[in-house]
Amino acid sequence: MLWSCIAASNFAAETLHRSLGHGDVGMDRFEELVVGRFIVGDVQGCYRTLERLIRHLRSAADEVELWLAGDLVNRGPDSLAVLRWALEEEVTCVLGNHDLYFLALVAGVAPSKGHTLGDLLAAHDCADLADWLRHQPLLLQDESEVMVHAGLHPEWTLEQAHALSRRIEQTLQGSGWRDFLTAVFARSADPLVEAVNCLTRIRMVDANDHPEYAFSGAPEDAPDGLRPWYERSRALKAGRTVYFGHWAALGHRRLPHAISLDGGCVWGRELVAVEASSLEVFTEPAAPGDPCA
Ligand SMILES: [Mn+2]
Repeated sequence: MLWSCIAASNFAAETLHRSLGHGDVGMDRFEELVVGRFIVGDVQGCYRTLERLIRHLRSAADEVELWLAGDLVNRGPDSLAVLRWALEEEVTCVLGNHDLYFLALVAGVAPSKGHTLGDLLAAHDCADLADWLRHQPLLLQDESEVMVHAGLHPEWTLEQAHALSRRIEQTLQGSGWRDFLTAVFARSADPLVEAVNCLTRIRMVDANDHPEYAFSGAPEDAPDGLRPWYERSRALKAGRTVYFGHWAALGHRRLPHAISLDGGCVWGRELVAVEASSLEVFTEPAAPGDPCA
């Protein structure tokens, strides 16, 4: 097998097993069905690796529910296949900065340079794929998990982050979506633009808790005065686990109240999935041809 798997043997039997009745009424035979919610880091057009990861997850659970932490497209070779699969499967995901960049290219409001989205932009179903993507959220949450692409502004409570995300989603899904993306890519000083930047691009904050977007290295290598957003976030004290991607140099880490998921697949490392009940980690090395460098 090409995939590697960390601690797959103890697959959260107690929390994931669900008894289901099978067969005719009156048969007292039950089978155990293992249900897993797997939260997956940045795919970035690495469709071959994604297929292998899903095969890997299906061998660990009978029912695989996928949540993708954004940046489904760009940099990798097959964004078109990833988006066709995501639409077909109606996969659960949040939007990342590269997803918004693709939408801005469709809208004609961002410069077209240095991307690998040519096949996708030229595809006959590009408009349908973009339309589906445009209707995906920026933040998802249930009783125990929160998923965003990059992170949360330190000052936001979870409720505020949720409310801002809903406003952005309404704007993106409305008739003014092109104008909004124009403002996003012009870095306009607008509260919703600042919020979308934060949700999709934040890594570090300065001493005043303002996002600092230029640094993308590992937090240990950051200049003095910068700290990772997750060390300052009010929302992380709310008791749920916040899952996020976007930060390849951070990689996968289990942090206090947060789990990072970008294993740098498109840079030749691995695609990461974490099962939400057991916190079991599944990794898939980048398949040949998927890394961009
Ligand atoms: Mn990103």
